[in-house]
Amino acid sequence: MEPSTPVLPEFPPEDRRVGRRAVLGMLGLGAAGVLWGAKAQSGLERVLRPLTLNDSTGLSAFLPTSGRFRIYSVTGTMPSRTDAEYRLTVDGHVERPARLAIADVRERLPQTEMTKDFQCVTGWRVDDVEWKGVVLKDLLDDAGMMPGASHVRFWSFDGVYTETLTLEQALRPDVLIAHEMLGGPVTQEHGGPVRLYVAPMYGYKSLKWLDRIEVVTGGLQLDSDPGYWERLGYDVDAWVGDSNYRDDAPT
Ligand SMILES: Nc1nc2c(c(=O)[nH]1)N[C@H]1C(S)=C(S)[C@@H](COP(=O)(O)O)O[C@H]1N2
Ligand SMILES: [Mo]
Repeated sequence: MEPSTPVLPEFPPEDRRVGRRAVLGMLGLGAAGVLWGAKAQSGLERVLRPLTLNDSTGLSAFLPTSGRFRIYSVTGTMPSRTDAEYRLTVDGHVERPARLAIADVRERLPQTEMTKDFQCVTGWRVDDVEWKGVVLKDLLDDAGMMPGASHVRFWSFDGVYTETLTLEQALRPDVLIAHEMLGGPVTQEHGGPVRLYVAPMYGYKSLKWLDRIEVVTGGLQLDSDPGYWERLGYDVDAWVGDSNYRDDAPT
């Protein structure tokens, strides 16, 4: 479902994190930094970045900007939930609404591992990331999704970020409720204790600090809230290699 009047932001998602930039600026961490704390970027990396985006030689893979996650938070905060206090709400059009504890996600529900790439719409990508968690379909089966569902919506406990998948997308075997990535528990900066990982789509679909999964039957609410970046004009269907990717995007 498309936003009714798509207006493409002037810059891709990561360049509009004004709030977060302001926070970084206040902390003196550097306005152009997209990483946190000790991992702040060097000036060199900022200069090299445009090169890596248009590189046909593949040599830029050896440059330090490549192959590494940038840490993003549109709110400018790093929300936190301990394992003990974490709950994942599953509700909406399901027979058994639930508030899952971390043990449900890590142990009770069927576990799936996959090794797949992560690609941000601005051009950076990390190959062969190891992921572990519960395939969304398995979680929806556990909650007893009812007939007539059209979409699944996701909320972050950052209080702002939302995402949406169509039911067909949500039932793919490569859409994961992830509690491990990069060989260990999903860290706070990567959206832990539990984040979404939508393997075939750009990174903005992979919502961090997952708080709530709601099965919906469609309608007006989705037109007004298709997702955080989608509200700003980004494609609701964010297939990698398709949709509104710009490889000339400033990052
Ligand atoms: N809650 C939340 N989830 C988010 C974002 C965000 O700012 N807030 N950024 C998205 C974007 S654009 C990308 S590319 C990935 C980045 O994941 P990382 O911060 O673990 O590298 O998270 C996605 N999920
Ligand atoms: Mo992104």
